[in-house]
Amino acid sequence: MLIAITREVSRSVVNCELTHLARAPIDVKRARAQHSQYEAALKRLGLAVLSLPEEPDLADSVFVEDTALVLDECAVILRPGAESRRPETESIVKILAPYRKLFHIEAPAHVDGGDILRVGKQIYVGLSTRSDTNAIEQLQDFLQPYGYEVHAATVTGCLHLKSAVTQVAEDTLLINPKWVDKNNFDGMNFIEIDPSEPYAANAVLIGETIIYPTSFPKTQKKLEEAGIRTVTVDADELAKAEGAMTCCSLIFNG
Ligand code: CIR
Repeated sequence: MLIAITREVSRSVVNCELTHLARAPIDVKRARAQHSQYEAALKRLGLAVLSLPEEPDLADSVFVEDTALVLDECAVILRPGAESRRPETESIVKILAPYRKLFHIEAPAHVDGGDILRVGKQIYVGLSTRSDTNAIEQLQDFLQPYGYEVHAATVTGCLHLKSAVTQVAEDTLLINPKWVDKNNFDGMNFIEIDPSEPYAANAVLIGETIIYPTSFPKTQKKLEEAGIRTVTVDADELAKAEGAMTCCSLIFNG
C-alpha cells in the first residue's frame, strides 16, 4: 500500500523562507483548509495518509518533501539548504525508521527534497540555491549499490528542480524549459507548461493520475489533451510560501 506522510500547516508559516517571491500575507486557516483538500485527494487515490501534528515553531514544516528521499530499498534523510529548516528532519527520522534503512546527508552538504526528481532508477538532483555537489556525491555513494544513477541538473529562476519539472506519466515530464534544460532528461517525452503559467510544472503522480493545482487551467488543459487524468486541488495559499504540490507529502510503498 502507498503511504503519504504529511504535516499540518504551522501557525508560523507566515514567517516562511522566501527566495523568489515577495512576502504576502498568508491566511493560515485557508492554507489549512486547502491542505486538507490535498490530503483528501491522496486518500481518494487510495493512499494511507500519516498526518503529523503541527510544528508551531517550524514555519516551513508542512513542506515535508524537503526532509527525505524515500525509495523502495532505503531512505536518505536530507540536510535542507535553509538553516531554519534543518530541525524538521528530527520527527521524520522517527516516522521513517520503522519502514526503511536510513542514510543521512552529512554537513556541510545540503539538499532539499524539492530538488530531487526520481524517474525509475534515474535520480536527477537540481543544483539550486538549496542543494550542492557535495550532497549529490553523498547521494551517489548511498544509492549506486541499489542500481540508481544520480545526475546533477542546473536550475535557474526558481526554487527547486521540481518547480521546473515533474513526472506526469511513465515516460513523460511536465516542464518549464526556461528553468531547466530538457537535455538533462535522456529518453523522456515532454509536455511544456503554458508560458503564461511559469509555476505550472509541479504535479504529484500517483499511478496514472496527477494531483494538480486549480491555478493553472491552461496547462491543465494541455495535460488533459495529452490523456493525463488530473485531480485538482486549490493550493494558492501555500503557493505564497513557495510551496507546490509535491512539497506537501513524502510518498512511498509501505
Ligand atoms: C522554502 O523556501 O523552503 C519554503 N518556503 C518552500 C519550500 C517548498 N518545498 C518544495 O518545493 N519542495
